[in-house]
Amino acid sequence: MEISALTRSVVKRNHAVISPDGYINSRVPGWDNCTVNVIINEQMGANLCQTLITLTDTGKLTGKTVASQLFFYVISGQCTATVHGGTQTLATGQFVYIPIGNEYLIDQPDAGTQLLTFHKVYEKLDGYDVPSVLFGDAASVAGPMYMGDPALRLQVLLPDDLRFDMAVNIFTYDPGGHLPLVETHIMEHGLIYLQGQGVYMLDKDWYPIKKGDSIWMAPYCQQWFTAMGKEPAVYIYYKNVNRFPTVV
Ligand code: UGY
Ligand code: MN
Repeated sequence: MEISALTRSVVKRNHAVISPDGYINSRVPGWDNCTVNVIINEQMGANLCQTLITLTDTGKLTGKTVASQLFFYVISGQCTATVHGGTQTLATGQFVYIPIGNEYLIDQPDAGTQLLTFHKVYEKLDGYDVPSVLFGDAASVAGPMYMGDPALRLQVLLPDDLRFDMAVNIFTYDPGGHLPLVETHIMEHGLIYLQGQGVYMLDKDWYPIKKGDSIWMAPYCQQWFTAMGKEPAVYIYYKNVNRFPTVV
């Protein structure tokens, strides 16, 4: 039997590893007949919010984006999304980006459908419009190799466009594939593993990581990962991008 006093989760000043064994559900107004786990948010010191929602067959999410834009990604299952008058079915691997100022409805889920959300306060850029609603499918996004290494593939789900101040990417590592350098950068990350396992180095601490785990990396948290095991390791991650880096 597992000892219930043990967990791989850690919450530190500039990073966190959250494994599902520590989840306690939150009740979120407007998000009904579902369980919600708030994995990353500003209480931690983060500038983003990341949640995991598991819907029952009567699950229904309603709301309106105000200051924050909202990205929904279907980790497993299927549901319907209605935003700005447009309705689409979202199956596994599909997503919808909801800019500020839009009402949304997610309903008609298959029981057990799991949705990932990323939320970021939108920073408008003078001279550029707020982006439009965007439906997409990771399966139709190319995955070119990352930094010249065929063991690493990066899919960029949102347009590379200055209207957007956040990116959402899917990173795939073949077993043995690893980041070619220890990244040390101003951008922040939130992520969840969709598949596989490996070892993440965060601020010189080493963590075994597997499917279902989430990680928060604050700006300048040093980061490196290598995939282990028999199948590729895959995570979907948030990154803030495209805005002036300082108020100084
Ligand atoms: O885009 C990135 O910064 C990415 N390579 N970082 C990461 O996967 N930890
Ligand atoms: Mn990075």
